[in-house]
Amino acid sequence: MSSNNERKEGVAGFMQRAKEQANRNVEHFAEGMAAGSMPEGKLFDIAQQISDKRLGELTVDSTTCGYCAVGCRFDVYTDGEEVLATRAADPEESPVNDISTCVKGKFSYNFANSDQRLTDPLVRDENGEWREATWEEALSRTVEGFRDIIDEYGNEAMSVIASSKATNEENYLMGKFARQVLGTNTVDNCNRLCHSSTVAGLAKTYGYGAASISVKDFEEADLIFLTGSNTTEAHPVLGTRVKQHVKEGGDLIVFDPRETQIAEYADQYTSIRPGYDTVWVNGLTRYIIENDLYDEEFVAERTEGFEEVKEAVDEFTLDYVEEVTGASPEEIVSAAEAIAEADRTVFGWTLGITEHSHGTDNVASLANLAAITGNVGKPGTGVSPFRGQNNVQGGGGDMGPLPDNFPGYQKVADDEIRAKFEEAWDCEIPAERGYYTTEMFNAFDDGELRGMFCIGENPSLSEPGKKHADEVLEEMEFLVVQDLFMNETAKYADVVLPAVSFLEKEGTFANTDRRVQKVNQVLEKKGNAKADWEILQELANRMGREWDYADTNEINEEMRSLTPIYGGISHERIEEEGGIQWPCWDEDHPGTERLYTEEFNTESGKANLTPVGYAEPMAPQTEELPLTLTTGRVLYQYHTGTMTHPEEGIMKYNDRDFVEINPDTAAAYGIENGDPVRIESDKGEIVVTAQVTERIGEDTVFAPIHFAETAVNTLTDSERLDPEAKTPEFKATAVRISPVEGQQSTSRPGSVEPARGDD
Ligand SMILES: Nc1nc2c(c(=O)[nH]1)N[C@H]1C(S)=C(S)[C@@H](COP(=O)(O)OP(=O)(O)OC[C@H]3O[C@@H](n4cnc5c(=O)[nH]c(N)nc54)[C@H](O)[C@@H]3O)O[C@H]1N2
Ligand SMILES: Nc1nc2c(c(=O)[nH]1)N[C@H]1C(S)=C(S)[C@@H](COP(=O)(O)OP(=O)(O)OC[C@H]3O[C@@H](n4cnc5c(=O)[nH]c(N)nc54)[C@H](O)[C@@H]3O)O[C@H]1N2
Ligand code: SF4
Ligand SMILES: [Mo]
Repeated sequence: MSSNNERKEGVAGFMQRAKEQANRNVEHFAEGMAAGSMPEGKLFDIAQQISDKRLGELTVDSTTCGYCAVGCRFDVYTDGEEVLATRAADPEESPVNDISTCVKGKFSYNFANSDQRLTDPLVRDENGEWREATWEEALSRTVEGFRDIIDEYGNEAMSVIASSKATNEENYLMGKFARQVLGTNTVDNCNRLCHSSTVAGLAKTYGYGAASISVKDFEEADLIFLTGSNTTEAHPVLGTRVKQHVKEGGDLIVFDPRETQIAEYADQYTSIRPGYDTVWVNGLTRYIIENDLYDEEFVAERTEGFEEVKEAVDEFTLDYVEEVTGASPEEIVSAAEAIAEADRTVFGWTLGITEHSHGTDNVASLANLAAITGNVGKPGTGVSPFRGQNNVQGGGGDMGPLPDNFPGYQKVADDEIRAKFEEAWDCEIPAERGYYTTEMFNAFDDGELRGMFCIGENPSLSEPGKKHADEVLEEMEFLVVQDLFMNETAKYADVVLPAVSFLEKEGTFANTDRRVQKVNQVLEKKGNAKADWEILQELANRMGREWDYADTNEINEEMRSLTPIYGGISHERIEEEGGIQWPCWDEDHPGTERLYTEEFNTESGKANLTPVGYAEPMAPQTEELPLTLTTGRVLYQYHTGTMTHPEEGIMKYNDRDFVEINPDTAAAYGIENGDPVRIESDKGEIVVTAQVTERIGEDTVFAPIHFAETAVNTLTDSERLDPEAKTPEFKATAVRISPVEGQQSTSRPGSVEPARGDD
């Protein structure tokens, strides 16, 4: 934390902090960078660049990473104009990452100064072509467009996508803007595409839709049980923690359709078919109950619904599990016995569990397993869905830019709660929830929605069913995009408003273990771009409201006065004490490292064990489409690429999407490593480069999501959604593959080997 508690915002604050550099020890910086990051020879030649600078020219300040939700903190070294690199400096200030950061957090900052950055607002001229505009014109056009939609079709024809890249304070305002200024509950964010099934599954079983533990619990666990998480690539620094646990003698079990790098460290890796997770999880639970390996005392005292679960899992015999999922009886038995023998198990999962048409059931089945084995509420035990975007926990959830929740998961449907917000925000709020993001895209088809304000998200590439998403964006009557870049979605907009990145603003992010940490401005704002909160304030005022926030601290003060779980989390306290984990009810409350130590957050205080049955993908394999495609990430790239494609060093290692194919499957189709391969689903086709690897099972293929030219969501479907959480089925689509005749083979597949997160 900075020693300076009275942080100024804007240029004054930036200059003030620049002066603090003298207190920092930068002497061994360049050497440290080289030693800490070069051994694999995979990274760029930045150390030299830094050592060429006179150290006196460097400015340093601490902030929180803006890529993933691990929430690493580090010092940022700048020369006033660009970020040269970052370095985790003081473990006390970086409780999550200690001294580690991954390649993105360390080096991926060219985006901030990329010449592709939006520096001025854009509007369309009379021919529909883009031209730069003043803020005055762009904001007026925006307000006019929103008003036209509302006047013609009513408030509920508007929709807002909020940004989990932005700060808590900004997301609080995005929710407030939707309800108070536009008059609609239709506001949602990327959590819908990601962990909303975790939130739904955990909310109904345990009470809070969040991780129950802290990163510290990984150290205290005897066994870490991971499924559906490519930890070293998607949450690299957590991956390092898991590897450390193994090095210190801890056990690790991994269930995944791909033998990810973390699986190489596991005592047991079990390969499963994608899309049938309730089957093997119920199989484990059944074996544990049948053989009296569960925690009878915990079940009796702290849970309800055990008998119903016992009955529901009865059909999931070892043979049945093997037939459906490919996991052998020996593997289920050994995993069940390992969980039973360990005193303390942490269950970790990510999108391999959630992004299914039955993601909520998958999560509930894991919550049942953890509770039945007594692995909740004690040190070294609990559930940890590693969250995705840097601030999806805080901005995407806690701050309530959600169709059914206000900040702090207070329900829109609750009359008393709604009255509280109606009074605080001086507006009327509909009692009925709005549309979830995935529903929004379908509601435009029916004319229920007409306009959209899309902040810091790129649905043209990230929504399921690209063709459908593009048609909806194209036909929308009015679309405003607020982003750092002219992303694929912005191309359909009427007005584009230039925002600044986390490097150029102040506020807070909440990480995957509910830890609210400070984000500090380390660069001047690019061109005439503004922070999201500043833009929202100007729009609200033009639409007749009187917002008067001088800085993000004032927004935070208003937010926490309305949000009990954030009650005691002030900027001042975070500056002094470091990150604070919610619930934190008041200024004297220390925050909560571990949930459910005494009781669950349910009406009875007990865990609601929830019976879950058989589930399969909505698009299971057929004779014509005999393989299952699962999609995801690689270490070097971030989502739709706006922040990582400007990085030459990264593009050297990964410049295209690819498809992982098992060698036997590849041979059967006459495909060799590096060949162009056509993947077809019932929705469309793409051509990507083959990466032939033992890492993946014979009837599964995997493709990443990072390049527009080969957009993998061309193959997915906007209608295949989880019935409760409405999360898309990104992780299991029936496809066929074929070699592409007449196209030259490329010698280098997109990513040659599994990347090591802590390189
Ligand atoms: N480098 C990088 N890091 C990121 C991101 C990024 O874009 N790039 N994005 C961030 C975001 S927003 C998120 S949400 C996280 C996502 O983090 P992850 O969920 O770890 O990332 P994915 O690559 O989607 O990996 C999903 C894992 O699930 C497995 N899987 C696939 N299908 C199934 C199935 O049916 N069952 C099971 N049990 N497993 C399955 C895959 O093999 C893979 O190991 O990453 C965050 N971190
Ligand atoms: N097939 C398939 N599809 C998927 C997934 C998958 O696994 N498979 N994963 C899904 C998941 S988990 C997620 S989270 C989504 C991610 O999908 P998106 O959120 O759409 O992807 P990003 O590329 O992260 O887009 C974020 C945008 O915010 C902008 N931005 C960054 N910082 C700021 C800021 O401070 N303010 C503003 N206004 N803009 C900013 C960036 O330039 C970028 O355009 O993709 C989903 N889609
Ligand atoms: S692990 Fe996540 S939070 Fe940490 S440096 Fe890497 S991208 Fe940033
Ligand atoms: Mo995500």
